[in-house]
This record gives sequence, structure tokens and C-alpha cells, in this order.
Amino acid sequence: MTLFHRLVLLIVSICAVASAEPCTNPAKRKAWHTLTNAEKSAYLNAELCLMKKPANLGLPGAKTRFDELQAIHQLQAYATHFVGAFLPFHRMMMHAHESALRTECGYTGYQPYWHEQMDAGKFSRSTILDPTYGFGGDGSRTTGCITTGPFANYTNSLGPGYEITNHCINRRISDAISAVSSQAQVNACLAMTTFETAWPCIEGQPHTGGHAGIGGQMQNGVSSPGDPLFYLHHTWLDKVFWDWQARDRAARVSRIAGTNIGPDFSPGFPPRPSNIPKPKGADGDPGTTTTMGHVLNMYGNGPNKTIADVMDIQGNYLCYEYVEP
Ligand SMILES: *[C@@H]1O[C@H](CO)[C@@H](O)[C@H](O)[C@H]1NC(C)=O
Ligand SMILES: *[C@@H]1O[C@H](CO)[C@@H](O)[C@H](O)[C@H]1NC(C)=O
Ligand SMILES: [Cu+2]
Repeated sequence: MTLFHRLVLLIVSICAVASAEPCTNPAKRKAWHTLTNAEKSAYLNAELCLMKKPANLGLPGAKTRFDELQAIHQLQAYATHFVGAFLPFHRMMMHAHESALRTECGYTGYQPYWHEQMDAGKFSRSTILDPTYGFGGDGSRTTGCITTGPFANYTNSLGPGYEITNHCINRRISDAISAVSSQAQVNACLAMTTFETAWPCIEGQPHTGGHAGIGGQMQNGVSSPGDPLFYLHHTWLDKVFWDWQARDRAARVSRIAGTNIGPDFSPGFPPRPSNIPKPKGADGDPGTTTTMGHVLNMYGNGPNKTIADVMDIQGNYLCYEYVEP
């Protein structure tokens, strides 16, 4: 074999590795209530581990790694809600959280989701609120603070809203509001035929069910990731988004739309303080419309990626699937 032939062989084998099927063995994201008690404990313990790990990114007010993930949301709430990037942004945030659990806290499972339709209208009786194999129950009627479960004594350092204060995780469960996490609402969104209608549908009713049905910190549009239930809720919404995309996969993983300019104020959202600039579009978008080049800013909690990188959950960057309950 001549040197030339060796070189050609080398180049061919490098190309073969680089073009290898990127996602052949997708991770399985499962519904919380289908996990074994051992799997539930492993997840809860990994979250507690993030709550004990000191912050290391220098983000304002954050004391732990859990807080730093919350900060991603607090720092850009008005730039990531009511905009085209809402669904891809939260998908990326779920991935950043899942990666932190796995790489920093030895978690070997994947991010579970809360199959909320099974609990719609009766959140208060959900097994996800179990004090031992779950997230603990409702807030106390006097203090609002949760008093049961593994996170009962966690001190949130970020929130409520844009504030940086020490406080408990609080909840005020409403079974009535939780009814909008119903299968009927999910079906209505899945039936939408364009991104322009599917995204506001998902951001509307099923999204509100998990946030306002749990209440307290979860209901705060800015600081909601201070309640670890946030990740179970938004992973479910990500599943709804993916179920919608999968109905016409090629088209729906390759196109995004919507404004990238958040509103000045939205009901249910704490007002944006004057020191937080009004979102004026994002890096990677040439104008005021959300594009595939839009950069999803993780504030150092893992890499930034573009919307194009995360539109397919079995693409070049993400590699997971949702297991039906
Ligand atoms: C929270 O603190 C109370 C009072 O100190 C204690 O009884 C309880 O076991 C603690 N719960 C957890 C989950 O650490
Ligand atoms: C992530 O994106 C933001 C906004 O575009 C940018 O300011 C920041 O430097 C980026 N961070 C990294 C690690 O690339
Ligand atoms: Cu959000």
C-alpha cells in the first residue's frame, strides 16, 4: 500500500465515523408513575444532589447547581415565553437539567415526565405528590411552604419572580385549574396544523394546568423552576410538542415561526423590572421573527445550541424518545 492509499483509507474511515447514524439508540424518557420506587428514589436523590452542589457559574443570587438551572429561566423569562422559541427553549432546558443530573450527580436514568392528563382535575390526589416516592404535597395553609417530601426544607435563593430572596418552596394546589391538563386539551393542540397555532395552544392550556394547578412557586412565570416539579411538567409539554411534530416529522422539525419579541407585560407574569431589558430579538435571528438559527442561551449550564439543533429529538444533538405510559 502506498502512502497515498493509506491516506485515502484514513480519510475514508474518518468520514465513516463522522457520518455514522447520529441517534441509533435513543434514551427512554418514561412517565413518572410507571417508574419503580427504586427509579423514583434515584431521580429524587439526584435532584437533592444538585440542591447540595455549590453554584459555580457566577449567576446572580444562585447558591447551588439547582439554583443555576433555575436562573436560566429567571434571567430570560420574557425572552422565552409568548415567543416562537418557547417550546425549543424549554426542550433545551430539560436537556440541560437531565445532563446535570447524569454528569454531576451520578444519575443513570433519563428525565421522566408527568403524564398530567391522568391527574387532570385531581392533582391533589396524584401519586407524584407522595411524601416518600414523590415530590411532597401541597403547601401549608398558613405559610404556603411545602412540609412533606424530600424537598420540604430546601431554601430557594431565586424568586419569587425576579427577586433574590431566601424562601421555602411553596404550593397552593387547585384541582379545578388542574383540569386544563386534560387529554381533550392535549388532543386539541395535537390537531393543530401549523406551528403558529400548535405552539400557542400548548403554551396556553396544557401549560397552564401544571403551573397554576400546583400554584405557588410553580405558578410564577419567572421563578417556577424553583419547584422541582417544573421539570416533570415541562418534559410532559415537550412530549406533547414532539407528538405534534411526529405527525409530520420532516416538515415539523425543519421549520419554526413566531415573534421573538416578548411582551411588555403578561397577566400571571411578574412585571419585568426596569433593569431587565425588554427583549429585542435573540442572537441568531436576523429580524423580529424566530428562525432556526436562534441561539438558546443556557447561561453556562451546558452549551448554547440553536433551535435547529433541538427541533428533532433524535437528531445530531438530542437523542431520546418518549415511552407511552
Ligand atoms: C425538614 O426539617 C424538619 C424540622 O427540622 C425535619 O423534621 C424534617 O425531617 C426535614 N425534612 C427533610 C426532608 O429534610
Ligand atoms: C450563549 O449565548 C449568549 C446569548 O447569545 C451569549 O451571550 C453567551 O456568550 C453564549 N455563551 C456561550 C458559552 O457560548
Ligand atoms: Cu417557562
